[in-house]
Amino acid sequence: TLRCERVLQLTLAVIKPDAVAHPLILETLHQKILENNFIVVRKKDLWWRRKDSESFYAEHSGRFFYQRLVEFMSRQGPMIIIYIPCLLYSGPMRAYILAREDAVAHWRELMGPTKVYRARYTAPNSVRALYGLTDTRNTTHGSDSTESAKREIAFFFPEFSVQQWLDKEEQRFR
Ligand code: RTP
Ligand code: MG
Repeated sequence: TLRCERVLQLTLAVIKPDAVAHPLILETLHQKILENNFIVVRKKDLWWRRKDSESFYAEHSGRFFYQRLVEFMSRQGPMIIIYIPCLLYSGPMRAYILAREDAVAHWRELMGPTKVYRARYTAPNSVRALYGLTDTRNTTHGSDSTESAKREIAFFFPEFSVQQWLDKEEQRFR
């Protein structure tokens, strides 16, 4: 392990279409990121095509919620025709590369449990408890380990090198 990894860790955080569609919630989540001492390393707004969505959630293919999850996270046709978020419950999302000490665990703690009803009972102040609509439209995604963070960061930000970033941080500790 690099020394800086004990101090700084990277994670991928995604604000899902349900939260992006509500400007106040989007702004609140952005503020929450800053208030919780995350460094915003990269930030990007994007809208997946179906194939991106299918490939990102490949590990869940075959599960009962897979189709609706894939559809929720992507658009099916030309943007101009399909931009009717209130009918399709889909739309653009926002991805962040976040850094801080223990970033993966901290972001997941901020999000709360995947299932919104569970979040409301067990973590009432978490993002999903406060703003989640359903188990699919649950406001946010976060990497679940440093390995998935690396993979997911490469998926969203192919031009970004995690290793290079960590190496550069490492220089500062020398
Ligand atoms: P995430 O990947 O979004 O951080 O959530 P997670 O690790 O807590 O949950 P995971 O089990 O990996 O599920 C991935 C995403 O699938 C959607 N889902 N929908 N019953 C449902 O409709 C259902 N169950 C899971 C969620 O949006 C979850 O984020
Ligand atoms: Mg997951």
